[in-house]
Amino acid sequence: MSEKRTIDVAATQMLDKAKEIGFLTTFDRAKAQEPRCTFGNTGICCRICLQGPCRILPKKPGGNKGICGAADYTIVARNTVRYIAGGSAAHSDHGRHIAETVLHVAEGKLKDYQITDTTKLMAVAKKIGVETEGRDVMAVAKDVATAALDEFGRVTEDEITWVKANSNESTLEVLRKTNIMPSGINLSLAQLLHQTHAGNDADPVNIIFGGLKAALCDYDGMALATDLSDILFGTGVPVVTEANLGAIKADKVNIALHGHNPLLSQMVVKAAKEMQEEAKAAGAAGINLVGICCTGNEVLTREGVAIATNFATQELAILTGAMDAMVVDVQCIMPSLRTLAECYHTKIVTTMPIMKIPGSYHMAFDEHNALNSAKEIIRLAIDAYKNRDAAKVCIPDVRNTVVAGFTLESLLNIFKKINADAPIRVLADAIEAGEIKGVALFAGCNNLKGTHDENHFTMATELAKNDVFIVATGCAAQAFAKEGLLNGEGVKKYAGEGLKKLFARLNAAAGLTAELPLVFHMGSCVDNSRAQDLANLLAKEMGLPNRDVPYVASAPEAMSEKAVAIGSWNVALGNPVHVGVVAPTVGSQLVNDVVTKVAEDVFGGFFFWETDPVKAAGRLVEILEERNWKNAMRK
Ligand code: XCC
Repeated sequence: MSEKRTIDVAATQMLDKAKEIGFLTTFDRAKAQEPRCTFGNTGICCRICLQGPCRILPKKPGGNKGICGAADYTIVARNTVRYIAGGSAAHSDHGRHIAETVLHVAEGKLKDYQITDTTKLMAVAKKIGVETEGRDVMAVAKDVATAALDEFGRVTEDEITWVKANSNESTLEVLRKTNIMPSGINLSLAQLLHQTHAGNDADPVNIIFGGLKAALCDYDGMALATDLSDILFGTGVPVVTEANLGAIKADKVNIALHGHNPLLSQMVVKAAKEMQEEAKAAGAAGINLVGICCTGNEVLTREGVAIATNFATQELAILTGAMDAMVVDVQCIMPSLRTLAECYHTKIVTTMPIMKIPGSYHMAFDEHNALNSAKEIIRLAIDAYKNRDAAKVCIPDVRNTVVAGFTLESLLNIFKKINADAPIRVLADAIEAGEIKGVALFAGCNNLKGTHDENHFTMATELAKNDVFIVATGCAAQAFAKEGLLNGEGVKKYAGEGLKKLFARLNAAAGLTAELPLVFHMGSCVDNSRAQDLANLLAKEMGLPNRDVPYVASAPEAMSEKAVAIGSWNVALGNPVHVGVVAPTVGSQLVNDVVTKVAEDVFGGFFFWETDPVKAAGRLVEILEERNWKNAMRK
C-alpha cells in the first residue's frame, strides 16, 4: 500500500480533518488490512465448501491441493469467475429494473415517468428487430421493454439479443465458435454458480469460458440498461458543470445522489426544481444536488448535476459538515457512511429493498409514487439543514470545470459537423493519417492498494501526450473531472501535437460555448456499452475485425466484481485490457497465462496487470502502435 493517500487536494484536506476529529476513514481501514494474506491476494484460497478454507501449501505433503483435490488452477479459475457472476448479476439486475419501469410506463401504470427520447426508442427497436412502421410509441416501448425482460428468463437455444444486435459479425463468429454466446442472463449466471460448485468443473479453461459467457451477460445487461435509460430520461448532450468537494455549497441544502440506478435520482432532480422555495423558507439559498459514483454520472450526463467525488472519497463529502442528506440506491455505497453521519446532522437515506444499512433511514422507493418519494427525501434534507452546525462546516475550495454529456450520439453529432455521411470517419481518418494512435477507454473504480486517483491521472495524461483519443466512464471519469481533465485546459496542458490538431478541428466544428475536454465523459459504468458501440463503429468503418482496431481499455484502479465482469467482456470482444492492480489470478501460472496470453490468440483481447501507471500507459501506446502497424502492413 502506498504511503501517499491521494492526489486529490480536496480529499487531502478532508483526510486531515478526519484525523482531527478522530474518525477512521476507508484510507485508515485499508492500512489496517496490511499486510494482505498472500493466499487471498493471489487467488489460491478456496472457500467454496465448508471443509475450507483450503490454501495451496506446496511445501507440505498433501498441501499442494485442496482437501477435495482441487489444484491451484481450479481454485483460481473458480474464484475469478465467481467475481464475474457477482458483477454481472449487479449490472443486469440494474438493467432489469429499468426495463420493468419502461414496460410499466408503456402500460400506463406509472404517472411520473415518460418515454422521453422517442428517436432513441425507434433506433433501439430497429436494432433489436421490433417493428416500428406506423406503430404507436407506447406499443413500440412495450415491445422493446418486453424484449429486454426476455433476456433474463430465456432458456432456449436462442442467442441473447443485445450482444447479437450490437456486435460485429466477425466478433459474433468468435463468440459462437468458442461456445460462449449466452441465451439468457439468469441461465448463464445460475449455470456458472453450478459449474463452480464444490466437486463440479475442475477444468480451468472450461471454467474461464463459463465466466466469459457470464461476462457477456454483464455486457448485455448494461447495454440494455443504457438504451432503456436513454429512452426513459433522454440521451445526454454536452453540459458544463463542475467537480470536486467545492461543488458542495455552504449556503444551500446539499443532497448527494449516490449509487447507480437513475430511477430515483432523476425524480430527485425533478423534485428539487419544484422545491427551491421550500428550501428558501428554511433559510437556505436553495437546493444543491451533487453526485457520487455512477448515480452521479447518470445525472451529470442527462441533467448537468455536479460531481462531488468518487468511490474512495465518498465519506469525505460528509466530513464537509454541509451534506444534509445522502440518498443512496444500489452498489458501491460504503456502510461506514452511517457511522460518520452520526458525527454530523447528515441523513443517510437508503431507498432500495436490497440495499439497507443498519441505523440509516430507509425510505422504500416506489416507482408508482416516484415524485412524491423524491419530495419526501428532499423534505428530510431540508429538515436536516435546519440542524446543521455552522461551526462544523469546512468545504474545501477546490473545484474544476467539467464539460461532459458525451453519449455516443452527442459525440457523433460533433463528428457529423465535419463528416455528415460517415461521422466516425473523423476518428478513422485521424488514426489512418497517424495524427492519433487510437482510442482508449478508462473505466473502473478506486482501489486503495495504490494512491487514490493517481493511476487514473498519470495514465490519462501519458496517453494524451502520446496522441490517444480518450473516453471514460465510472469513477475513472470522476477522477478526471476532479483533476481538471474534463475541460479544454486539459487539452492545452496535456495533449500531444497530433491530438491537438484533431481537437482544433473538432472545436471549430462543434460550435459549443465551452471547449471540448481532453477526456470525453461517456457516463456511468453501465455506459461502458457506449464505449463498446464506439469501438464497434470504428472497426466497421476501418474495415477491421474488433481484434485489430486500435482501441484499448484500462481500469487503472479496479475494485469491484463489476469491474472484473467489464474487463472480461472487453477481452471477449477483442479489446486489450490493462488492470492497475495485480489480479487474483497470479496464484496459478496456468490461469494467468490463459487470461494474459492465450486469450489474445482466441479473442484478440487479453488482460495485462501493471501497477506502475507510466509503464502501463507505455504498454497501451505500444499495443495501439502494433495494431496500426499490422493494419498498415495488411494494406
Ligand atoms: Fe463503483 Fe460505478 Fe467502480 Fe465506481 S467505477 S467504484 S463499480 S461506482 Ni463502476
